[in-house]
Amino acid sequence: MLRIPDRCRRAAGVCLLLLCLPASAAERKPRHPLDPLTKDEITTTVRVLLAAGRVTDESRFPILALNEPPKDEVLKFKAGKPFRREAFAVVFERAANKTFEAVVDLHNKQLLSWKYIPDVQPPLMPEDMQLVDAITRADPRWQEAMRKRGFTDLQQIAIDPWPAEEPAPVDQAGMRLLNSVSFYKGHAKNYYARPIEGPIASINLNTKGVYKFIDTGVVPLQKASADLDVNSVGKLREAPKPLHITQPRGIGFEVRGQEVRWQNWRFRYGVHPREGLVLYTIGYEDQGKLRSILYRASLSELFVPYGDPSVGWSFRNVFDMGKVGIGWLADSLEPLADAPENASLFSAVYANELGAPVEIPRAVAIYERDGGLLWKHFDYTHNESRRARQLVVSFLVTAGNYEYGLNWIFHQDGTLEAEVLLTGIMAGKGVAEAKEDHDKPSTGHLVTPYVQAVHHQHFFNFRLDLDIDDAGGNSVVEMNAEATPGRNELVMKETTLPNEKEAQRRLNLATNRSWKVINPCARNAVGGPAGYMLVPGENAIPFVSPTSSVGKRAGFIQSHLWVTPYDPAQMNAAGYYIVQKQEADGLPRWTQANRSVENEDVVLWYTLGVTHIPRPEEWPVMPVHRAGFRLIPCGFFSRNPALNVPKPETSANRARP
Ligand SMILES: [Cu+2]
Repeated sequence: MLRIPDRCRRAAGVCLLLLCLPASAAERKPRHPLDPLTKDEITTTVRVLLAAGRVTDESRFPILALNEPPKDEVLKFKAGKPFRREAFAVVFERAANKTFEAVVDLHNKQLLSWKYIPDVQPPLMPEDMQLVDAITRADPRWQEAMRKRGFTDLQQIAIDPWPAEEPAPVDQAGMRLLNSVSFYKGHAKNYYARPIEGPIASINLNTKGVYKFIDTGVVPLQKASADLDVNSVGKLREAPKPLHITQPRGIGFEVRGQEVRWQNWRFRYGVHPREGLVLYTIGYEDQGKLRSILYRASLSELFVPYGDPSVGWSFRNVFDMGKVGIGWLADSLEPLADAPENASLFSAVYANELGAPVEIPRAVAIYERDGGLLWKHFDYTHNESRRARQLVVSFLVTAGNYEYGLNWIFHQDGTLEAEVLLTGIMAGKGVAEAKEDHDKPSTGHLVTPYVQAVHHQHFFNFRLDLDIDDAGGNSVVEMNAEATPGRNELVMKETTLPNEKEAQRRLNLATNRSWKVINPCARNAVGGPAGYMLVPGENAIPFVSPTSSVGKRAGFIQSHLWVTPYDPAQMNAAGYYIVQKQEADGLPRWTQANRSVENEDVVLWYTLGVTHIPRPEEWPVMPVHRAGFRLIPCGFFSRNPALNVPKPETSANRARP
């Protein structure tokens, strides 16, 4: 499930606690309160903690990131003026099994706070993943399990860490566990194609020993490898003729530090070690005035429950974001493949587990693309139509066998679209069958002889801090369409969601249910409140029982929509600390307070589910599956905001560059 990117191995291998930066790492200073930490700031943070006597060479930094300033400070910030700069670090002392949180003032190089956080385990780190491999290989029970299956050269076996059961059973409280699963690699690259079903070691990462070992029995091994490179997949089809994207007068957007301006949109972006790509202060310039729409938009949790209750699979319920963090798993995007030829590529900086800065080149792509037809009307004598352009901000991560992508797509009509991409290699289970019995209900489907891909769901929770025309005084309205009995009448009913409990909502196709955030004080030309509507796309109802322990722990998946009043401490749908946490946390706990969400600074939490029933066509690598939602203006503008888009340039009217 989780593999260490090479860059992390390199970083961990050569960087001692500090000072592994090449001289060329001198870089620009932050210019805005929300700019991610620079390399210098990461180094300063660790130096301050060392000087304060709080950390040693044995300390680890599962998280080290910008301590985002209070929202009102950010909103009042004027370019060129001084601003607060703080770092937030989670520090882990493995030998003592203790976790601390630190806040460092980067201007004054001072430790502002140091707090012991009892009864938690911080997110897993590359070092944890490496321990799993070494500890499993040294265990005689694992060696015997391999010999029993006829493997003599154990270097041809690959070992992958899989997060342990969540929530942890009571007898595992306080442990830091990862499970290991085995694959036959041989001389192939893609070992995920040949799972060795049966042996699973539970590794206690703090005591560095095998806590439990099971072997559920020998099953046949898929013999064929399934590498993905062009030399391994058989005869290649003829390549399509070249299709070039050229922008002879340059790119159509402007990047100033972390700020992007395109058409009438303005926003900032950053890469957070846990949340990955984050967008900030999204606004739209409307008749000379910059109007706020979203203060912050990010993924807040990603939960993937598998539907196989057998002993070797029942623990596979993964909180990919809270247990591991997706920021440091960012891929370096490959030009022409991961991003089109006209993309601008930007690096991201994060702190590795040793507290040393690491740069991921080409972590974020920003590019314009053709958006199809924008609008059209032909009145039998005269045609008016416009071509749409879109701006895409793109980010991809590799989490072991699976890849996830996130695209934020800005449209000229005021729409902001979120798109998740699912690709990579499905988790395969070794089974005895080479052919499927289609009459028998199953918890997975054969994707190749002796490999079954297990049914599962992916739940992405997005935290959307909408600020429609300023931060205070927004409300959330649910819209349900209804027919009047006995009449062909279609009525839209709007209901303001008053409090947190009544704002826990599920989709309803029968009423075309959607939600909008409005500012009752900002009125459009027809007297309605300015608003933005959340339009769902594909979604799912969870199959995990809400009363099961994991169902309670991942309680956020039970509602598609949650609304809370803004609280900067409430950032992650299942809570901040996930690993081995016993009790439910996050949205289900916070919303017990049942705070008012009417005329407040509201935060929307949208759960997007994908039910994945595997197909042979998704093997040995999945064609990208896309899902998402849109935020569309609903009364925010007084007419079609894309009316003023000029006609496309044709060869007849195109000016010479
Ligand atoms: Cu899937």
